[in-house]
Amino acid sequence: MSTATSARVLVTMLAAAGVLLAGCGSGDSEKTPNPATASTASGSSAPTTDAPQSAVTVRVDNMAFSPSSVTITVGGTVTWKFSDSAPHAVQGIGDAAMGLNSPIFRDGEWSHTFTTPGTYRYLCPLHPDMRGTVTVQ
Ligand SMILES: [Cu+2]
Repeated sequence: MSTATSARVLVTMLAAAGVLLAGCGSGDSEKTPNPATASTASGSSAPTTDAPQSAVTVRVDNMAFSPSSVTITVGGTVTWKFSDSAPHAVQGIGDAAMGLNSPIFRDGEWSHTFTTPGTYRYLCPLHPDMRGTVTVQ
């Protein structure tokens, strides 16, 4: 009769799992009506989160650009704020980013305005592993 007991335990476990799954399922079913309301909500809130900004700040510290990838509007400005124990600079990679060339900073900030759409890659000439990308659209 021990097999019957273990079968009963198994059934109990399955039932418990079923409750858990049902719990998750109800969470999903609550999301289902949301797309309708989310689409109307995104019409007003999306521009602040998804649309590219006209001004973006990139921090230069801890031997890294952060965020390493930013997106701005055409005519937008990126400001790099340098604050690290090591000196850094911003230097464009490739033809598209030729004009991107900052002085070397340990503390300070430097801005560049991007008037042409495109993807601009850059690095720190002192630490070539430090890289970043500016997308202008
Ligand atoms: Cu550097």
